[in-house]
Amino acid sequence: KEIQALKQVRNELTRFMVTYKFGLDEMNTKLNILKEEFQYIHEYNPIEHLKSRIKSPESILKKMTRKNLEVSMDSIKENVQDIVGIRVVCSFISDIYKISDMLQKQKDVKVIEIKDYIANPKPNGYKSLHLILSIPVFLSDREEEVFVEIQIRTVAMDFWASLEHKIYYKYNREIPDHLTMEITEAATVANELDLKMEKLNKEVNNIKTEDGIKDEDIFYL
Ligand code: 0O2
Repeated sequence: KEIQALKQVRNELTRFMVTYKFGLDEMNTKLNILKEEFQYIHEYNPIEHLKSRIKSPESILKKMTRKNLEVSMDSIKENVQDIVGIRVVCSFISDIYKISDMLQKQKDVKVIEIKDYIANPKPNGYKSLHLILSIPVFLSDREEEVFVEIQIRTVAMDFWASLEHKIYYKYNREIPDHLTMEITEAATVANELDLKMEKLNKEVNNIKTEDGIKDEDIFYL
């Protein structure tokens, strides 16, 4: 009887994770379409690269325990909104909002939550635009709504976040004070670089437009 129950949990969990993977595949397709279409029409690519990840069952359980929540499929579904996630890395800050708007406008996409850590960075300097979106997945016998977390950031923000993440885990989440200060300073430098690049990009754009070159002919920096 126990083995039977375990088998049922295993089957349920597998089905559950597979459904999320389908949601991730759908969202990746949406982003790849935007990327290719943009390249085709505007001859520039707002997306530098995309990276997807599926949370491991261990991390899902850790998150549930950390939040003091009962572990059941329904509760996981409701409370862990980042089971699947995609990181979208763009060249310029303005590209981040372009991609975000284009995704939000799609009619099968529901916006669940937006966290704008670019307008309101975290105290350590972390910047990114986080969207929790939900999309329908059509299965053989039913339709399921799946949450997907999208983190959109620039190359500079991504560079900073990946190093900060490494340091955070190296020091087991307790970073010495002097390093914390330096990490926050580095975030300011990364932000200055982003602003400079945005300004340069606009300038180059304007020059080319004044020369009579159509928008479609512009290659971004
Ligand atoms: P991983 O390994 O990247 O998946 P939540 O706990 O998600 O319900 P929270 O904390 O409000 O609530 O979520 P938030 O702020 O939207 O952040 C979730 C994710 O953003 C993290 O996922 C990181 O990927 C990234 N992130 C947030 N803050 C920081 C930061 O200070 N530094 C870095 N490097 N990344 C950050 P996970 O699950 O923590 O990790």
